Amino acid sequence: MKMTRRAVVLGIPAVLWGCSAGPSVRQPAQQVTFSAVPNAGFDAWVEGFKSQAEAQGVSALAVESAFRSVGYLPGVIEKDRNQTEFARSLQDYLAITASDARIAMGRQVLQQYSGLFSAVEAKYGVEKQFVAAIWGVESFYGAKRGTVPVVSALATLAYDGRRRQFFEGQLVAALKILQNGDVGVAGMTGSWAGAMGHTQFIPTSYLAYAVDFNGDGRRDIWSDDPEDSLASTASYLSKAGWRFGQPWGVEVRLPGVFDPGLVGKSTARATSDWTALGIASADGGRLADHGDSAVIQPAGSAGPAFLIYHNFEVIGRYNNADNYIIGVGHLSDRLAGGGALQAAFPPDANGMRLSDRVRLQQRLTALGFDTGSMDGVLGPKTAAAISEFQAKRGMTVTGIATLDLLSALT
Ligand SMILES: [Ca+2]
Repeated sequence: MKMTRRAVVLGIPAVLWGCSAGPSVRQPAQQVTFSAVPNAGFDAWVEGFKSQAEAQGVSALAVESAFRSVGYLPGVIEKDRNQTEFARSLQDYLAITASDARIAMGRQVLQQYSGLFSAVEAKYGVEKQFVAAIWGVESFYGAKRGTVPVVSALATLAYDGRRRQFFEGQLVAALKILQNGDVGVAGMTGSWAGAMGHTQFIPTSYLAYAVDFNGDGRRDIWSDDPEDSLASTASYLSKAGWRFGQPWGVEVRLPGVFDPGLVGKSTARATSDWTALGIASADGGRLADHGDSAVIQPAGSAGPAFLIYHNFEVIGRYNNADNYIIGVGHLSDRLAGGGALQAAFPPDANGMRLSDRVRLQQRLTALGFDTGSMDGVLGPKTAAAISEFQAKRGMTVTGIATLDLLSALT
């Protein structure tokens, strides 16, 4: 959910993007509520903003209608302030985005909506597994589209001022959507940051890319029916330059000796060049040629290596965090029948591998402590469970998962 300045990669110009739900796929343990509270400063700001919105082409009637029930949402500010706490390692991020449950559900919806996915793929030239993967990562295939009133959320963020210009722009765009009549103000719900619908469009991207695929006269990304949302997502990727048939990236095996200066997005080479330098596919075979690519090692030299292609950048238009792009890309591979990554990830700062972290959560859970999940991703609930265990055993309370703690749990 952070704004990211994209690097110049593979010759594609820089744009600013942000605010998709991508990198924060898991909610923090503490519940944040989104009830409005009275705020005189906010009310005064809204009054002032109305004329600004009208100056940008929103009718007075639409402005009044949109702001009739607007309220200041302190929960939104709480989320905005705390988002950096939830930065995840790539390994953790993949454990969440390409979880067994998300893969299984993705394969199920690809069957359930096979006609829709095929029609969208045919019209926009974007393979169905990528559209499905974005749907899965953004809202767990529509299950978590967000229930926060978007006008109030965006007004609260604009009033707060940390990123005023950005959120004022989003708020004006939201008012234009309401004015167009695609949705009513009560139905315009989304994430705390104003990302809406099955694939979490922010209002400006909605205005630019959303389509009415089912032909009912409305571009409806908010309803249970995913038709317009999935077509809008493909429309977005298509307009961002998607190349049909090209992977986002492929896992590769680097030779024993490889110049670290060649690792990085800014060094794009032809497949034949990489082959000559000793790069092989992850299973040791010859690289397939999908066009120019760059080598990345997002978890460092002890983790997996990938060749990334133009389409990596296209997914980045949706959300430019590398974890997000790799998460969507890997999930799409899994939905298309591909396997898990072949390379291991290095242990974390406490020497724990993912399998150690899973075992730690399993043992704490078996002893009656609530770790929140048992996927090896250590969030606030696992930290609290560790602290509780340590306190009960008379140990120093740290809340930190270590190999010593794992031994103590055995
Ligand atoms: Ca429609």
